[in-house]
Amino acid sequence: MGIEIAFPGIQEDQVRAGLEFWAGPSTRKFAREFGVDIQQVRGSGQRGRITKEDIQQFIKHSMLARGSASTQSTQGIAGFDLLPWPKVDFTKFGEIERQARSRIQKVSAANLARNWVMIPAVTYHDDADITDLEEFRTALNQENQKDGVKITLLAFLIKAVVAALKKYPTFNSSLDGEDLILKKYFHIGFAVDTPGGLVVPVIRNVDQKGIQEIANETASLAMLAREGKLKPDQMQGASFTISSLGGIGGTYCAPIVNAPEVAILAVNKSAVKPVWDGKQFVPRLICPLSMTADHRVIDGALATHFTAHLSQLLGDFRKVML
Ligand code: CAO
Repeated sequence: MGIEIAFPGIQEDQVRAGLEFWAGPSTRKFAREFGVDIQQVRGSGQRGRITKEDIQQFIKHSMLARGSASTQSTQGIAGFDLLPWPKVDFTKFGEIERQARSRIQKVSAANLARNWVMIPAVTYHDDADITDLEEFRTALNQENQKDGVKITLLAFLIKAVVAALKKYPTFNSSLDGEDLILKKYFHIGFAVDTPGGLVVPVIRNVDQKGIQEIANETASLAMLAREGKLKPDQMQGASFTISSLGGIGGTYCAPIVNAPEVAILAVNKSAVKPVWDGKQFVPRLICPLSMTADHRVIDGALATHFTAHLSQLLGDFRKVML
């Protein structure tokens, strides 16, 4: 197991790069095996000699410091010099119940905390007029009433997002050090709310699939997710994620980017609103869009172009074919 050398949470006075330090060959070997830069370890032996136990302590503290960013331990968040998480005896104030968190909740908490801390993210909002699209979707579902899975807005969103990703490929990328990896595939993750917590199954090669096929796949993946039967590879490889909350409600939100992706789209509940057509107010079905982007990769102007384009595609779905 390799551990990165630049550990967070290492105190300045512990770093002794360039100075003489003492450690026997087996201790050095031990440090090397764990990828520990021995110059960063404080020796507790005679004349500051570094022992195997010092290396073990160093690894332990580094792991704790890293973990604290996600588990809100009392150590404070590594590298940010923040106050430790408040430790409160809640029983002093009233009755409480302690609940164990599910494995999924713990894993997503750790991921979300890392993404929140590491990504300078900005959320952009826009509206899409989906009056015509909703009319089309309703008619389609009426036609297919007997056979076929019901098509929800999600399938159209997924397809429209891929058309927008094609126009703005930066959104279909990942940072790799100083470089940007542009993906030529279009795998879209979509968040599913399950009793065990949030999971994100992935629809692969959306560009090669039709709306009905996407609807069938989202329905079966969502069912597998809720039954806790998704396989790991069904949750891997997404190049962009959609969080569709429209079936629940809400107006807008600010989703957290799902690293190593660079952007995420959240969609809340559509509502009929009065829209000025130049002569009068007309009732239109308006769908709120919220897109969070990693500002290291996507500037505000580009982000606004993307959401505006997506809004146009949803407003006139024929444009998805262009
Ligand atoms: N506006 C208005 N109505 C919408 C809508 C929108 N934007 N999106 C969906 N709806 C409607 C659907 O059309 C459906 O209505 P009808 O039965 O009348 O057609 C109803 O809401 C229920 O939809 P649904 O949520 O069951 O299905 P879906 O395909 O829209 O979404 C899924 C599937 C799996 C994405 C969704 O069930 C889900 O789990 N969403 C939660 C995602 C989540 O938790 N995100 C948070 C992540 S970060 O914390």
